[in-house]
Amino acid sequence: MNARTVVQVCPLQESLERALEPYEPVRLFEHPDYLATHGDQVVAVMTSSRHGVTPEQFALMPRLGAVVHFGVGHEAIDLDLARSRGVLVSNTPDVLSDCVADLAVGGLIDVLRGLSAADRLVRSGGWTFPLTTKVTGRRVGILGLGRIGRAIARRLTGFDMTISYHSRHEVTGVPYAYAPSPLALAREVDVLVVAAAGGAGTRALVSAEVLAALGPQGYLVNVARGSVVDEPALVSALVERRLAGAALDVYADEPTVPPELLGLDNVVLFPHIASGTRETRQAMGELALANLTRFLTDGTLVTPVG
Ligand code: 8YV
Repeated sequence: MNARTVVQVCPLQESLERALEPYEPVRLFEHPDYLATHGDQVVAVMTSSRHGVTPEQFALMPRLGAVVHFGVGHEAIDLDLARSRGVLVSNTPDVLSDCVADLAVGGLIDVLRGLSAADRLVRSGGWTFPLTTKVTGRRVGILGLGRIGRAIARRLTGFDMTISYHSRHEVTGVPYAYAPSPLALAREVDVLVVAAAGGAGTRALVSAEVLAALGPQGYLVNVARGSVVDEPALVSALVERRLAGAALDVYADEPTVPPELLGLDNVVLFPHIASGTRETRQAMGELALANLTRFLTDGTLVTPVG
């Protein structure tokens, strides 16, 4: 252990773990008492997905300068608390937008055309499949027109879809109509695609009312965070067919998937794999490493948050 210690709160992908070896990171998940005894030596923390830094951990690391997060969604880290302690935070934006957008489009086509259900039918010896819903030309609403939302919109334009969106702020210079609220957006589309950041500001933005506005012919695609959707309301809308279908990559309490969804053929379920390609995960690892290296070299970050 050196006097400029890097700690790692959770296991990271193998290539990143290998690249981190020269820094001899302390693996907090294997040494849970480390911060209580040596927290004053820690200058940087590596985090990922829902494994962030708790207020108690912040308090045990008075010299902490940076939280380097593997992933774009950083709701596991309290940015206000980090800022108040002078701690910089980085994430891995851009490099995963294409893959997340690809998966959103894949999920959308899957749930409208019943691809996964058709595959299950053929494997079980069946052949006759019910008619499904046309994809081309649908009206799609994107909730959260950030980098990922825009990548999704660009792809859907190729399917002659009418794209509208809702974001915290109207985005200038995009050819998509702005809806003033999630409810207004849901009222005017066939498919609602959730691409908003997670965290307190977006909790249950897709409420029971929004789902009702989407209606029995409407579909939901979520590649953002489970917390953005009122999950119990979504489950009952799907079970009672008050919503036509959903494609979900994220859930409120991962890895728990609401058991009611498992038997529904109008629901496509993925295990949070939107960024999970070799190319993207490699790029995310390289960007996380670049942030750590830059911080340890000159105290700045390549892709700071905020
Ligand atoms: C995960 C993601 O981080 O980037 C995000 O916000 O949700 C994903 O890319 C990834 O699965 C790493 O755990």
